[in-house]
Amino acid sequence: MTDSSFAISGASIEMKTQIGILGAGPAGLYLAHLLHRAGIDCVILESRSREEIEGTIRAGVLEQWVVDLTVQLGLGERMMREGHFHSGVTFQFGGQRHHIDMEELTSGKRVTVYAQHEVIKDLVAARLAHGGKIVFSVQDVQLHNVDGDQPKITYRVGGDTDELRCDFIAGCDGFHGPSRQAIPVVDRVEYQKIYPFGWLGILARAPASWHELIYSRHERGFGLLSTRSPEIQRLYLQCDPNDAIANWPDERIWAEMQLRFGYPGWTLIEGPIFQKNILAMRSFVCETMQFGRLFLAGDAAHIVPPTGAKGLNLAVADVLVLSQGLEAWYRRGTREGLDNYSPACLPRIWKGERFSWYMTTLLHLDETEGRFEQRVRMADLDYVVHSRAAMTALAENYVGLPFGN
Ligand code: RFL
Ligand code: PHB
Repeated sequence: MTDSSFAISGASIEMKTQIGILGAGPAGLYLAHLLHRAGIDCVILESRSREEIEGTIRAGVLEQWVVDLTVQLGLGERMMREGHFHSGVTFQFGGQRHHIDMEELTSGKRVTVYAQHEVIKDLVAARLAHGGKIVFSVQDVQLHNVDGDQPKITYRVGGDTDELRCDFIAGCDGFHGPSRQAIPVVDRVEYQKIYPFGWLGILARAPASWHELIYSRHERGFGLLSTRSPEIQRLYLQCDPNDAIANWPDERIWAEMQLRFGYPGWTLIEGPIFQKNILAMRSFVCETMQFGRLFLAGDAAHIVPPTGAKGLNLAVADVLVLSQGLEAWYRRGTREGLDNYSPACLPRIWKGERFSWYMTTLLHLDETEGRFEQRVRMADLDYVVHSRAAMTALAENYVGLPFGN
């Protein structure tokens, strides 16, 4: 393994590594661990502090293969102890609940509910314990020479402008990061859909009300009941994406939750809400995901609405493919895997986009649609929960599609 090298010139630091990774989200951190396993050196530059990335509340559902990979990488100890393994989900609509048995429909696959920020904590701690380098709180990040042989990244920490020279740059810096913009506009095509609704998400101190996730389509809008631990529950409500959180006092949130999840003989257990926010929803894909020696991964290249629980899982899939291309380059000197990075990732990404769009349109109330479309959605739901073929298709997407065709 080649170690990152450092040189100090004046007050600035110049570092050299094999892979410069922008972003310590799931994409950047999984990539760093995959590269470490392959004996490839990398440095992560992250614009936020360690406390911020470890405290940002986002995803919850991990596909089976992501859990397996995490365990193989030696990072799954806490996940296996504290995660919740779900073999099915509940769909609620028209006053009825329907159990979809994912495990039975997919010959044994489950999903794991384990919060993204817990994954981040585990991956950061292990990376630092392995002697890996993560530079937090970098500012003014700029990518240089990405289409040449010696790309570099400049950034500021404190008052100094430092420099990271590398063989390749992995743009794992999320939707708003600078990496995607480093691909010339003429070389990329962007596909986007903005949804006319958002989610209000809460964390509440309460015991679980149901043994699995409930995806509810209600005449007042979508609701999702998820969990984090036996004491903490995660719930979401469809809302206006432009609404202010100040318009949602806790009593209003619980009243709306009670309506959207209401079911005879069952009670939604309430508790103190200690986190709440509103998020907008979009679908987005950037083609291509590579340019010269720059490779985009995760939300930097594609976004899905969270209804399908796919964003983090797609991010890990990208970096798995990228790490294999980089390993082939350093071990055998072949560039084929790297050249084929976008075409290798995009078909599976588009299937994740399709599924996330499908789950979103199936379960949300879209007031911009006509009454006809809304009845079609109800027919679709009715079909999904009564046809084994349709349920199997939903289940195999939800637990994670295989790689390849
Ligand atoms: P991230 O997580 O946005 O990480 C990018 C990192 O890059 C940093 N950064 C920079 N670093 C250096 N220089 C710069 N100039 C930089 N600019 C930005 C950022 O600070 C950040 O740390 O992207 P990544 O790694 O691609 O991971 C993507 C996932 O985070 C995302 O797709 C998921 O959270 C989506 N998602 C879900 N995915 C799932 O697979 N399962 C789920 O159950 C699930 N639920 C969700 C979700 C996302 C949600 N929200 C809030 C959007 C539920 C919600 C509510
Ligand atoms: C979550 O627990 O945060 C969660 C669960 C399922 C989703 C999205 C988010 O589809």
